[in-house]
Amino acid sequence: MKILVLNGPNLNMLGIREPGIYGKSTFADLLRLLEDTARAEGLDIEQYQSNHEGDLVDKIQWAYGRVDGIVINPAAYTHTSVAILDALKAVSIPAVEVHISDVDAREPFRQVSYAGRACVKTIKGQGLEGYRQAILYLKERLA
Ligand code: CA2
Repeated sequence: MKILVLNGPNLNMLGIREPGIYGKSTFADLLRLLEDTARAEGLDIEQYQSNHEGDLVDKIQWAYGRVDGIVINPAAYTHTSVAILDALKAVSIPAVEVHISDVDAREPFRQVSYAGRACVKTIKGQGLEGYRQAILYLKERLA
């Protein structure tokens, strides 16, 4: 089973600033968590991070016919990108939206998610552990 984990803008900066909101973990910690989860669960997990909306759309299109499930944290594009929403709808691959912070407890603009409309589940406020939960959810759903 192949799962694509997509991360949007600035998530590569995790741990560098704003530890009060996103925790102390770094992006390297997230990559390790994904590797550990892949090994423990016997999954093929590919990670892709980009600061560019079109790159994320390209990667979602690339996933068509190649991956079984998508875990996506579109970061700031969550709240703005109809293009990412349309790409997720176009490929129709089961997708889980992840947010490290509890976006519903933050500014009103973060409480709107376009991508989430094309996702089968949203996990928020669980820190990096949310990625593992999303992967396990997809593994069970796809089995
Ligand atoms: O909680 C999440 O996972 C977010 O998707 C993170 C995004 C934010 O725009 C969303 O509203 C919620 C931000 C990504 C990382 O931003 C950083 C900011 C400062 C230092 C390091 C990372």
